[in-house]
Amino acid sequence: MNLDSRIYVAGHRGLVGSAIVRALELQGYRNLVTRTSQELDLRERDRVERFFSSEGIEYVFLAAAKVGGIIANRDYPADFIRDNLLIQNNIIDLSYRYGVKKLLFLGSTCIYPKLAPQPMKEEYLMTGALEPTNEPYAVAKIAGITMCQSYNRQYGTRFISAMPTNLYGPNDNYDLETSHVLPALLRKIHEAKETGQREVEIWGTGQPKREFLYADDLADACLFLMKHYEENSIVNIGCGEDVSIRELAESIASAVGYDGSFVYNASKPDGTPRKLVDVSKLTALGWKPSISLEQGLARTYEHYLESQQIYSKSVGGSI
Ligand code: GFB
Repeated sequence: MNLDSRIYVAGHRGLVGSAIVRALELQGYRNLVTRTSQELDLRERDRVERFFSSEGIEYVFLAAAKVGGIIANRDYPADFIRDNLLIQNNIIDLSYRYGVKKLLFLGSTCIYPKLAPQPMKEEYLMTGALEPTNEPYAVAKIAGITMCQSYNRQYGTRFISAMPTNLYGPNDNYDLETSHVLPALLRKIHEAKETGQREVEIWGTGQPKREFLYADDLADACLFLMKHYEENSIVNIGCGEDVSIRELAESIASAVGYDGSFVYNASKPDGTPRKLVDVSKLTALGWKPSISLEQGLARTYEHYLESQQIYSKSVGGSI
């Protein structure tokens, strides 16, 4: 991949896609191709084929997906499996048909068994039952991995697959019903501070543990793998350490400057008790993260405040 390569970032406005665009631009890549979902609905094969037939794409970062937190996955299983299968089937197959040199498919660590030994190694894939709340999404992602591996074997393509851990950072989803835990707690704790609310609700027991990687670290890993990784097997991307949801809430409260207390809503699901990934494969290849959770929370909160100011100016008044 050289600085003039024609690089398509699918999902460029999302948490992951926008970080990949930032990383590519920072490294001097100047021939990027992007389309919003309004400009190009990736679920519609004819429109996606017209796009590939006219754009001469050489490299693809497949960061477009229907994603969401534990409640969104539990309540909209058909949307999650249908949309993700449609998007990835179109992009993977048409990347082959239109001669894309290399594609990076992004899965998720929720593809591993609910009770996999921790930390989870790549070879634990499909060795046990999945977490029920996000099984449709996980099955779609496993299908995408298998499709890339099958195309590589049958057609000689270079379609690699990476499994990022839970991510956070700029341009995340802050809708309280559909988002992941970190942006949800950041918003809830910020609003509690702003309104003088003395308690913040945490879903579940607060005991599950999660690993969090800042989106710009993930993007850096994606560029590293696009340049250096040629194996047909999947590779985990993470920071190698996790925190409980309770500890996360306390870290967010510290970053926000909130001194209230937390109440736990046990009617909400905990989901997988833990999903720490083994990062030794990627570490051995020569990559490691550089942004700690404390640094990442500070940057994310700063970006959140900026986006709130932009929003409040656009609606003309305080919110
Ligand atoms: O981030 P999250 O929604 O998804 O939830 P998963 C992580 C943990 O945080 C769960 C708890 O135990 C939640 O109950 N939690 C506490 C909260 N308060 C909140 C809150 O206000 N909002 C949310 N959303 N959670 C997802 C998968 O699993 O991981 C996706 O469902 C994807 O498919 C993603 O793989 C990376 O980490 O449990």
